[in-house]
Amino acid sequence: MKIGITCYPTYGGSGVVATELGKVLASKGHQIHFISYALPRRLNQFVENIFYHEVEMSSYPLFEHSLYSLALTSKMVEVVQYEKLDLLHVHYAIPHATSAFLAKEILKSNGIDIKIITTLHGTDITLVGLEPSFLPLVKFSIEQSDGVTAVSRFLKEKTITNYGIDKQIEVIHNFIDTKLYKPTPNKQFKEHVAPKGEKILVHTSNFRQVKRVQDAIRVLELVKREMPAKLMLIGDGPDRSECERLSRELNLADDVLFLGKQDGIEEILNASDLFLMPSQSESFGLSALEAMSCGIPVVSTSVGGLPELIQHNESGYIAEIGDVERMAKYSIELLSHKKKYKAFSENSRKRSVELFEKNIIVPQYEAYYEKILSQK
Ligand code: GMT
Repeated sequence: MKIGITCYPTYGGSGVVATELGKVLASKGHQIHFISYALPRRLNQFVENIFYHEVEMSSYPLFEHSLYSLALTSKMVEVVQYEKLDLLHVHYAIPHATSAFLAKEILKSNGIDIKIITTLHGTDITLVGLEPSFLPLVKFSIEQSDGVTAVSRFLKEKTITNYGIDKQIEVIHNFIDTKLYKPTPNKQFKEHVAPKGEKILVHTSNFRQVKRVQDAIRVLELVKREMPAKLMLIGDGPDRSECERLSRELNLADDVLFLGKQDGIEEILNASDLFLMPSQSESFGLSALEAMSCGIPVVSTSVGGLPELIQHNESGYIAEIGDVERMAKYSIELLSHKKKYKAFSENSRKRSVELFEKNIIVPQYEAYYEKILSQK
């Protein structure tokens, strides 16, 4: 198949899923054309069967605001036409599903029928898509897509109830390369971060409000009352300064390590003992899956699709949003009981391999492509 993929190219789960999907599909012989404003971060080396088309943005004094969605449409039209694509698969509804719809209409007027598949990832549905300035457009663009997938059952239900959409939505969970993300104890890094054998908590995110990173710091404060511990924070974003301020205020400046944006997350995860995900909203929680696949148990909130990923009291623990005391209690429970920790760690790995391995999930996308392409 010849597939066009559009996604946000920077850090962030939807871009990661789109890029990794493209890479696996390319390795299976499909021809993949990424269409975006920058090269996706995970596409940092030559991969056979993968092509990249950059959306050119002209600056014109009259255009006070960027016309990216329209430039993207034109690029989609061009690539579909000249590369003879079979379908366009767009990740994150805003504005990608709308640009794709427009491209489809333009192509139709040229006698070309291109199928559009939209994958819903999270805040495109649960947050920003609900804003009055976007809602009618998001609803329309989803309805006009030939196929729609959601990364969790939770997100599918939210889409149907929040937007009143009467459309078949296929749930295809996020996936992981369990050969890359695997338990490989990173002793050297661990000793560097925790020279006195402190327990290491870890959290990775884009430091947006919805991630509640401050709660992870408050959990550390409570865990430290019971055992020596450190917290590694990976990523960057709007809440980072506030998190740094809070660590100083709580006297934790030496125990909270801000590592910033990092590649090779699997090595850092393998130096950790426990992953914290205190999110206020999380449609799936790809970063929690990355930890689980390395055998690192997760303590999270009970929001969104997280209960589809983490089994409470088996592969991790789930608490209410903002219930820092409970998250700390669960963390202490796991970190102080070796046998229990080992069982949770093994269950986390097993669940990743058996349910979310890329070789299980990517064929679900391929089958869905076939289904949509066969529809008249
Ligand atoms: O919706 C977002 O916050 C952005 C998006 C991203 O690009 O990082 O994240 C979402 O998509 C990921 C991949 O499908 C999911 O694993 C995340 O749970 C989801 N984030 C939220 O729902 C907050």
